[in-house]
Amino acid sequence: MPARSCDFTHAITRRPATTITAGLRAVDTGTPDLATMERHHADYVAALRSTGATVIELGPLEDFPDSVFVEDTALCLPEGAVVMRPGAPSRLGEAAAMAPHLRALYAEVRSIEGQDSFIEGGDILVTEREILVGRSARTNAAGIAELARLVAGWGHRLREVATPPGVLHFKTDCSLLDAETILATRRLDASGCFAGYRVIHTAEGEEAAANTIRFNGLVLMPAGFPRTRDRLAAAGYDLREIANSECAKLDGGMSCLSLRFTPRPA
Ligand code: CIR
Repeated sequence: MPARSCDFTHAITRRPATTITAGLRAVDTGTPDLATMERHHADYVAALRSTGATVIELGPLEDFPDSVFVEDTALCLPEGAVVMRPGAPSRLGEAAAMAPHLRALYAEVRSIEGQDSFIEGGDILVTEREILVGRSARTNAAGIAELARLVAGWGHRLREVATPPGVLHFKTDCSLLDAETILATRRLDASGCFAGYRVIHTAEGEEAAANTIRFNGLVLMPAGFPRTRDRLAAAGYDLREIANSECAKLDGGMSCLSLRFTPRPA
């Protein structure tokens, strides 16, 4: 049976802007190279398309250095989309720029509007049974409460959890592998937030492999994490390794680079 949390007809991506060199980063490990990032991005888009999905590739937004990381701008559910209010001031305008593209695909598009509400898509993990939202430096209680009200009308249950201190987003440390299974770092799983799920841990020292995506039949994972790759392969997942060296310099991974969804016909 198709799982709504893993099976998608559509994805939206945005090509990196030349201003990507000014993208936000927790620790400076070097300037990302645009041409290399563009190559990696093209591989990522090709992998999504190879599953048969429609991938809408938006053009670069030069005014927003981090705009390649489209996941943070919206939550896309079958019933409708919710435009986020990113907690990073330099990223607020990215959400507004995404809204018209969502309106073209969805009958219903809602928005986080409270001036004190902040929430980024990277803190939201949609599973088959619930929506987990990690409170973080980018996502606050007011943003989570507002999202809970907006999605309750669509029949979705939201559970607030904690993004570990010093970790950018909840999904920096976890991802959904199938309707029942989560890939997570040990430090996040130790919080107990995945009770009731099957959890596969990233290998020690490979915590950056936690941000993967299940997209239709594939699991896209960042290249360079052989022990975690072997664990996922042994568990039977069909893997695609995507080079991610340039996005990693800006704390970005597989989930950040797309919005993934199946809009329900109005
Ligand atoms: C930022 O700090 O906002 C970007 N440099 C990285 C965003 C990554 N997005 C994500 O994990 N969903």
